[in-house]
Amino acid sequence: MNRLFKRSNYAKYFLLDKMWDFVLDPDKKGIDEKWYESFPEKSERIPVPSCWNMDLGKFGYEGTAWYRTDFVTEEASIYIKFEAVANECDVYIDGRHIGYHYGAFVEFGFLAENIGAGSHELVVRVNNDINNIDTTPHPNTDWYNYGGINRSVEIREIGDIWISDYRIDYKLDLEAKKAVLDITAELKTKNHLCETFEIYVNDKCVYSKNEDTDGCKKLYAKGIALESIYLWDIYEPNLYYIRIKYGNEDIIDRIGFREIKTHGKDILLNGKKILLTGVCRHEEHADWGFSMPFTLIKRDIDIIRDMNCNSIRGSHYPNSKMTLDYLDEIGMVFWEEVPCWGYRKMAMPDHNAALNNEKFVNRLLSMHHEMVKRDINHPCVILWGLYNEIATDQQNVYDMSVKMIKVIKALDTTRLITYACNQNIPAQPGDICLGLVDVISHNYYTGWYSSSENEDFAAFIGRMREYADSVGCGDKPIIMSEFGAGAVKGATSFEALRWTENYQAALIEDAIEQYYGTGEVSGTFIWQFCDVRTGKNCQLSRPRSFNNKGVVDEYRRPKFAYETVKGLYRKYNSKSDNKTKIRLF
Ligand code: ADA
Repeated sequence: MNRLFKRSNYAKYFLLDKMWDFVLDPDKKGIDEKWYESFPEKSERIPVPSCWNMDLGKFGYEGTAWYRTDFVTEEASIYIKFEAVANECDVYIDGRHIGYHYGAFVEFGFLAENIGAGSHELVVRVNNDINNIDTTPHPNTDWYNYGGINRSVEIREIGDIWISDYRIDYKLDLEAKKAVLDITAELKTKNHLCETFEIYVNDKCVYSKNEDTDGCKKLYAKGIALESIYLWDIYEPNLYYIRIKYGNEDIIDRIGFREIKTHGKDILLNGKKILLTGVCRHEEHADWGFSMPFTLIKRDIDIIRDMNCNSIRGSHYPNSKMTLDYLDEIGMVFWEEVPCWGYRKMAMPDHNAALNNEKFVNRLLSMHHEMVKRDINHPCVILWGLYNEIATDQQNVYDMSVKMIKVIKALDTTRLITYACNQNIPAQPGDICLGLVDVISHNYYTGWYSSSENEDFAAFIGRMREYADSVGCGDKPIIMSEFGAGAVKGATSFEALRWTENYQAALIEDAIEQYYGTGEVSGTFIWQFCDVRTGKNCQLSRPRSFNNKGVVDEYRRPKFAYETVKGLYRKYNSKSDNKTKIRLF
């Protein structure tokens, strides 16, 4: 997997990022014709990773496509990992089906045992059809439904010993700057072995014990006390490398010691109140779709940091692992969510067809599981987001939320849980799910979708508080998780006209000043960082077929709002003076 640090001293990994054979299958005959056994001769070549829509001539294609490549392994067994495939896929090695996966933005993998050393053929059927019943996203979603193997593919060769899974937990004593580590490793070995199980923290061995294994075994290294630790926070993002070793197998991961919790209406990072000065960011680019290379990801984040943000909402799906690694390194916090968007009457008249569908709900639950499992060790992640703007006034959504929270808490109880609501409180019936989560987050578009004379941002916070109080949630922090206005880059005017850069900048300024002016909000996430391509069904209401609410456009050219936000967030982000400034040379 692509990370920003070395993941092992011994393990043999290689990426399959290269040109693959590729063929579209608009009639869906590949399975019947067994293309996984004999791939069509008339194929093209396409880079992996990439979104096929970015390959000239395939922009609007939605449906099935097949990919083929080969690889050589020295070991008889391998673990193949896909960092993201949109939206579902079947994987075949040498004609044998080895797994199926649904969900576009999370990683998944399959163990292929005893395939033998040597050369192998890998075929992947990918499909990105969307419907109103059991897929997510659905056809009315406000982002483009790119298809393809859009993040890296990796092969891990499995030798005599394999650490197939692991878990790192810690208990923190903030005052004393002490931590106690608990580590679990799951081993698979070919033979009976007796080797040393060791844990290293930044290259220093902190635990060592001989352990017998025979086949599968869980090993535990509990109660490892660490003194005088340096905390991770937005000012000093101190990171620790944890190396888990058994015999000649090891895994390296990286953590940061920090505590995130709420206290009444505040969010506390390491015991201190933090205001989240943020933007919502789609990990998307007009020329790359969802397959953004790290150079561009880093540039996005640097631009966001230059705007005096200390946080990003990863709207509306898990981002690349490298994004999170970079946020860990520079000390920015992250809200991560799954792509469950707009299942409510306004965006989708038949939203209950999905919400009442068990297959759909189970898909979401697996996405939550996969997201938390993948990212549990990133200190930057402070909030898990359940979904965005769905019918949180309904009992079926309440029941689904309870299940989602159960899945998250089974893996992680150390982070805060929220969701982006838009029940236009105090509309009746109001939101019935607020009591389930730690932080109340609301999207609010007054001044854009409603009359421009109605920019009552501060009044809205008052109404929110009142409503929250009335449902027993008055002591929870409030985040404004979306607000903003569309501006077509280059459109300017002396008048306050919609779609101009001036209008957007003025609205954002008014909103931020009013929100923080109430002293009641714990954070603001502007909608949005950059303009993004919208979905096919939303294009009529979105000039250029883009959601134009970015403070930079789709090529990251700043609009007026960029400087406005930079100035405002300088006031509200306590870290802004510490950060690296963009310099003029
Ligand atoms: C919603 C949604 C965003 C975007 C926004 C808008 O709040 O969460 O994805 O569609 O509206 O621009 O209207």
